[in-house]
Amino acid sequence: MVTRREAITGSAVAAAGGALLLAGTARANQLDASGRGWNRSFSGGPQDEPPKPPGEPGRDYSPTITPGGATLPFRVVDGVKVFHLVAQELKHEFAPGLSALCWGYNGRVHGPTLEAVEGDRVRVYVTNKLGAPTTVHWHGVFLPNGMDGVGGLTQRSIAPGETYRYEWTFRQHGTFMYHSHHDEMTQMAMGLMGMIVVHPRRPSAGYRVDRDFVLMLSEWSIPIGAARPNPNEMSDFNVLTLNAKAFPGTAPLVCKQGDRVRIRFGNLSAMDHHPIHLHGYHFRVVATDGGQIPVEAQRPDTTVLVPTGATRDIEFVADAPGDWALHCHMTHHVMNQMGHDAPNMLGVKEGKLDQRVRKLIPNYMTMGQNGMAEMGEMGMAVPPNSIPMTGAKGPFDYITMGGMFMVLKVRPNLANRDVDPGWYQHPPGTVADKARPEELARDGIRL
Ligand SMILES: [Cu+2]
Repeated sequence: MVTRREAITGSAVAAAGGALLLAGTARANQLDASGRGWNRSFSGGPQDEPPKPPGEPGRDYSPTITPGGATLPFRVVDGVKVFHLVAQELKHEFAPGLSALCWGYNGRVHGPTLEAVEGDRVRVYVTNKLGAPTTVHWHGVFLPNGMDGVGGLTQRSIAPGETYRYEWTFRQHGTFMYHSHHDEMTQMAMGLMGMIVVHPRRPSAGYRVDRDFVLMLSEWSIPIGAARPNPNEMSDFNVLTLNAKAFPGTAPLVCKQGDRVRIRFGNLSAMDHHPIHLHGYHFRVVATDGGQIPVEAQRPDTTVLVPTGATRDIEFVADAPGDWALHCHMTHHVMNQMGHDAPNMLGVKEGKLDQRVRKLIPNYMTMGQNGMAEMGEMGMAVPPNSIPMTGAKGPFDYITMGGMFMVLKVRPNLANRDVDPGWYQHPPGTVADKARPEELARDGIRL
């Protein structure tokens, strides 16, 4: 028996720890579908094994869902999956009331999710319909160095009007991303990014899920009245998005009670990490863009920090019905078009100030004395092409959240998971409500 003290200070820990480490390594190797060991260095190495027959959706994998987005279609030509990305400027709606001219792929911001199966040979054509040169980098993907998409370093940048061909065989599975790697600061701030999902060739029980969601986190600076995002911004991002949508523009994640759920997060924000919090559940963080996390190292959590330039996969069983919030826990990231240089009005007594100012500005009203919620809730007129700082009408009241906020909708009965089931109908007696006088008296609460 090893006491706690011995474990901390003594020699017992060496033997026990060594055994644990060995077990962990063995399992990690086992978990890797390539059979090469999870810590191998394969990046840019020879693509020596022949590709496998193209994986088919439905048969070889359950397709992922990109809420508010789309999956990139492909065709198979001589055993190769052929994709086509077209970079272009287009008008994108972040939420009802706010649109801007952004840069995206195939008519979308962000680009559609590229989905494949480990062992697939893929050929991706990239057509540049922008006014500037561009490239596409396949973030986290093992491929020949010349396919890595770094403008100037591994290829010539794709001039406006040109189409380039990228080609490789997927030698891993997991969640990855693609994005411009030419003038990154500008082009990523304008939206040139998307997600990549590679399914395992040999799906084991651990990989089978009922709902497999893909969410890209990003941030924008869109000054009120501006036609385009401002790529030069370094700190005051005012539109925070999930799949390029800000709440209330975000689509819900719809699940049937009991579904095994995976959510794949990718973050390509310019300057921020996002701690994404899910209400009502514990989940396990099961993978990064570096691969599966060995089972021994997976930990339960309620918030997953998604660093910029990284992906994180979480899994849980949706056993609790309801409308559960999923959001970034940085409070400024659940606001829309927030001006951070606003004066702090909390607790200010405006007195006759409003009356006096109205002589100069007819509809003037001092706001913010009780916080920011009322500004969205009052439905005040906002400038053209802008959205209130917070929220939307909810089933009970005004939801005082914006930005990186969405709703996980879990229902016991659900005919179609692809349709928004509306707001949750709570069983009687299960909603927080105004306390009745007899309850206060019973429990000795004096007011
Ligand atoms: Cu955030």
